[in-house]
Amino acid sequence: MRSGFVGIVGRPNVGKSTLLNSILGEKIAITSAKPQTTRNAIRGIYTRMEEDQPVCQLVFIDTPGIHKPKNKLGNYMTDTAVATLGEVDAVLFLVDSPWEDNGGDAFILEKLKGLDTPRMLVINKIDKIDPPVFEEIYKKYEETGIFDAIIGTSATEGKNVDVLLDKLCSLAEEGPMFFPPDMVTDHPERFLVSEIIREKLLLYLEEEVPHGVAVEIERYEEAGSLTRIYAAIYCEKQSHKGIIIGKGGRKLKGIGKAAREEIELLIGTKVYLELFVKVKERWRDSALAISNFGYKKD
Ligand SMILES: Nc1nc2c(ncn2[C@@H]2O[C@H](COP(=O)(O)OP(=O)(O)OP(=O)(O)O)[C@@H](O)[C@H]2O)c(=O)[nH]1
Ligand SMILES: [Mg+2]
Repeated sequence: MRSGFVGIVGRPNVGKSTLLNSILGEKIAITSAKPQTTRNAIRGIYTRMEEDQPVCQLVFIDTPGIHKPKNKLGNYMTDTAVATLGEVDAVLFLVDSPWEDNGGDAFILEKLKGLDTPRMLVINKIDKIDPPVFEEIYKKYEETGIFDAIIGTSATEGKNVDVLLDKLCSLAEEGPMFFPPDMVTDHPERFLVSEIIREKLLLYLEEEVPHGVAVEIERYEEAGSLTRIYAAIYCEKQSHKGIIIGKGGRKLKGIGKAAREEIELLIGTKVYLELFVKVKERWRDSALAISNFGYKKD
């Protein structure tokens, strides 16, 4: 039995969370077309079975995109990603575009150079990268000499994800099963629910508004085939509150409906979801507020 922890790192929006979901064949991590979607380290467990025997277990840690932070929440996000590098047995570094000197990738590469764990470069989004561009990315990173393997994937199309898993299982060392074989994540349902709501906020809102929201589950009542969930959406400004609620409450209603449908699939009961919007000015710069919203080491 082989096992190990694998960190997934990279700049925002390169497809880290989409790749995690593709590996698991289930949606654990929220994704969006907007950068800085993931805020915590998200754990997903992949167990390979052969003849009903687990032979390889990889615990993936999807991390927030590494970026230049503009507030304390951003510091927390980037620190979480960088700290993960030192806590895992192997690292997947995801990129989706050519290297830029002095850019975010160069910063991450410097961090990777200091590690002695296996590192793999994953060039994601090959479904939309032209072959010459792929070559350019490949060559540039190959020259660094620090990667044990370089592989192109499409997380949305599931392309080469099996090859990636084969490679990781072959790199993994003998080790114990960390989690039961049928477990895909150890995050509590409540957390996944709050993330689904945040994903819909990212989908329905533009620019700064969704980046300034936090979701807090205030009540979670399971009553047989119905689950009642009351969640507060915190935003940073009164004007943002108006935008989130929308004319006649329409925006919030749409967000609630989309979130409820997905939560029902996740937990397998009917869901009554009540959302309300609160303002907590500049919470992203308050150490206490970000910790209260769960952006802290667990
Ligand atoms: N065409 C294409 N799009 C992809 C692929 N993988 C991810 N995407 C898209 O890229 C966007 C960002 O995906 P995420 O998985 O949220 O990216 P992330 O790296 O987790 O982003 P952060 O959490 O913000 O750091 C989404 O719109 C995805 O659908 C891919 O293989 N091909
Ligand atoms: Mg993400």
